[in-house]
Amino acid sequence: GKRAFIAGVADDQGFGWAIAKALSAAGAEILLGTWVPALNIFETSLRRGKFDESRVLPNGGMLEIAKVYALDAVFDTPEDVPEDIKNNKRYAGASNWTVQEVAEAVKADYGSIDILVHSLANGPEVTKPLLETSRKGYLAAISASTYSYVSLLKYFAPILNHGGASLSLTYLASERIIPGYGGGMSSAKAALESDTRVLAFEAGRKHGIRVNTISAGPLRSRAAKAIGF
Ligand code: ZID
Repeated sequence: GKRAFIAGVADDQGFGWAIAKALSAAGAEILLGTWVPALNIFETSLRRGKFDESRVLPNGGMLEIAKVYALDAVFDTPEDVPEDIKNNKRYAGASNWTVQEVAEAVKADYGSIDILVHSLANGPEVTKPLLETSRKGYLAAISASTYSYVSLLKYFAPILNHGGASLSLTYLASERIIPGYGGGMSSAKAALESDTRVLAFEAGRKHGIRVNTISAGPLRSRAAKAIGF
């Protein structure tokens, strides 16, 4: 069977969860990467059976999650983590959650993976038009929504088996004007799509893996509700 690592699952409402179910139904082993501040409530909810109804697969089986890794994809290595995050109580319970450390942990636990999924985005100023967006908000959107994918691929490519696949989720606002998708999120998705082409070229040659992005339709996930979509 195949093994998949899916970054960006913290409840049963988003694309990451649905992708986990589809891959599990197809026989894959599922590893998740969950944003550190959301980890506690996600693991508690899982343990208490809050997601049991949505864990049911079309074939009648249940989604089994082999392991949940704490992850914050805006930090690549421990050296990149600033003091205020280190001392933040929402990060205190978890460790080894930078991209490099998570890739190392997955390697130590499982050796390799076949599928890497990036299902995460964050744009702190998404409700502001681009014209009103601060430099800080714009760069934060690009960091969390786009460079996070470059970083994941950089650290996971060496443990992705030859012939493996990696995937992210994008949105049409990259190429058409969609009011309400602000804060640099349209820019982040445009960069993600361009990076997908370049990464497919580079990682295809270097690691023999495929790199794709899917332009998603609307889903009332937590992230979508936050922007009133
Ligand atoms: P989600 O809230 O389920 O997933 C986002 C996840 O990212 C959450 O679990 C967060 O905890 C996690 N996260 C945030 N920051 C970090 C971080 N630094 N490190 C680790 N994890 C982090 O929402 P989702 O399923 O909507 O989002 C998954 C992907 O789908 C994102 O790339 C979205 O941009 C993308 N996407 C979603 C939609 C949608 O409708 N939900 C659309 C297109 C793309 C879309 O916006 N018409 C109108 C709107 C849209 C499509 C059509």
